[in-house]
Amino acid sequence: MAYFLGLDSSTQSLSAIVIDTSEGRVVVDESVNFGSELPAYESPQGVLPSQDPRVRHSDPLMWVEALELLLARVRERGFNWSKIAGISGAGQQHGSVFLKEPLRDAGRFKSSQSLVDQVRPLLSYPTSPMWMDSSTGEECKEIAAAAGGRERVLKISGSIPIERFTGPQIRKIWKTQPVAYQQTAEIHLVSSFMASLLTGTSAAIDLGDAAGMNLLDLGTGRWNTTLLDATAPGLAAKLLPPIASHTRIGTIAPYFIERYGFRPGVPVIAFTGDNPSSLVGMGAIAPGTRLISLGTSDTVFAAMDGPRTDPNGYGHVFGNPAGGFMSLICFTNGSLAREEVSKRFGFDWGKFAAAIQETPAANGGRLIFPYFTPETTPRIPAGVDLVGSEDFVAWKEPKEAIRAVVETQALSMRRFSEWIGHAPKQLVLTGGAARNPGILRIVADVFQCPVRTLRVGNASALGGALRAAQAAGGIAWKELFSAFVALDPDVNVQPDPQARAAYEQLARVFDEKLNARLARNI
Ligand code: XUL
Repeated sequence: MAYFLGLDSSTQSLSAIVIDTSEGRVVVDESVNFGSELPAYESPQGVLPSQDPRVRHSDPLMWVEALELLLARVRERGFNWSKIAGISGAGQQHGSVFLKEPLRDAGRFKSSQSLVDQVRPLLSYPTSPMWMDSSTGEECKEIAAAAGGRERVLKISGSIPIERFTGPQIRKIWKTQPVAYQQTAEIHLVSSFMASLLTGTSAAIDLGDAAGMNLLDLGTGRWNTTLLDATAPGLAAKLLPPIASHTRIGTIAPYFIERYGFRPGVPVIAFTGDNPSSLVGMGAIAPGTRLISLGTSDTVFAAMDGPRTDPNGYGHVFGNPAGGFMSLICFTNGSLAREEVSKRFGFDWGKFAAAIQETPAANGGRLIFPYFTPETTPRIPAGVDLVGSEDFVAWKEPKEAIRAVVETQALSMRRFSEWIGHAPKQLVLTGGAARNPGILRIVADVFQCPVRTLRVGNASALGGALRAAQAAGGIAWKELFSAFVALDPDVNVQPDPQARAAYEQLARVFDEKLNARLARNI
């Protein structure tokens, strides 16, 4: 059998990719959009509404229901799930799911009842704090103080205490929901939660995603006692020991065999975070290629050749699912900002590539800061208006405003990824916005570096399928990458050397303006 399934439970959708390794083909590429297809969860962008702009939670039952919908849809379209020989996947990073009891019996989910109805009573807290949450500033300070300072947390875990990371979120639940915390037997990430559903038994968190919790000792690959103690009492007992990303965690649960026709005994490989999974899906497990994912958040990441942390505290070190580490910088206002500016100016993204040709590089030195929701890089708390209304009144032409926000995002990615070291020779882009040639042009010119994209768009789900094929099918990475991770031959955007000077100048404007606004506001 040569079919492997990769799932990606991301912020706005759940996706599945199935690869056929004997033919080198992607045979299923399907998604369920939470907002449009599961409106009952009232989460148009995958996130529950909240009065407090810092609080961002999702309903984990929405992910469970999406899984059922996705599996049923793919089967209705004619795919036979019994062909699958291995499964892995990924989840949005940092989000946590709180369970009242560990899952020990693979047969506990009965196929006569929906999974949602069987998971609901297992939740000790009904919602999942997710990566867009920025409400744990106090908890970050407390953890830093108890653990011996931010630098110490950075040294141990690869990141200073970060609001969206799971440790500070767990501490907030312990402080504000003590009964729920006390009733919690097991805490999962989105990745290990989804994996647990598939096997029917509690899945451990893999080293790739575990590094996004402010709890892991990167050196030993174990939970760090100082960080656990600084976070919440009794936390060690609520976490399974972290595991290597290629670990086989179990086999598909009877529920999925009976409901969807999976073959008994199909191995499930540990799930990981969506960014570590994209590293695999982009064939970049060895250092050398700088990757940019343009999604709800924008991320810049790369496999690392040695331990290095961001001295400014914005960047992170996560586990590379193929072994070793990866660097990552997350910009919360990715497509969120692009959509907001196009909404305000009534601009159609489809016309953006043409608009680029009608507007000059660097827009005459003007910028639009993309910080419409609290930002992690640079750190901008809720209530601080760094966008600046003056930025908006000055724009007469929608296409100029759109160019400005994309240019500002690219400059920000350039500035805040400098700590990764050595200038990239090539940038590989993925995500919805990477389909827009206008955006690719700006990124190439701002970085003065060639930009390529991949043939298969959903790098995170593809990464899941490739990890399943490697770990469950014993197929070498090299073989998998040469079959599935081809650069798109039609996209090779060379930087325009004439734009260099304009962007060097704009980079200085960006730095000065950002520094001044940060100093004034924070
Ligand atoms: C990474 C991060 C986001 C989420 C999005 O640190 O917070 O990229 O993983 O799913």
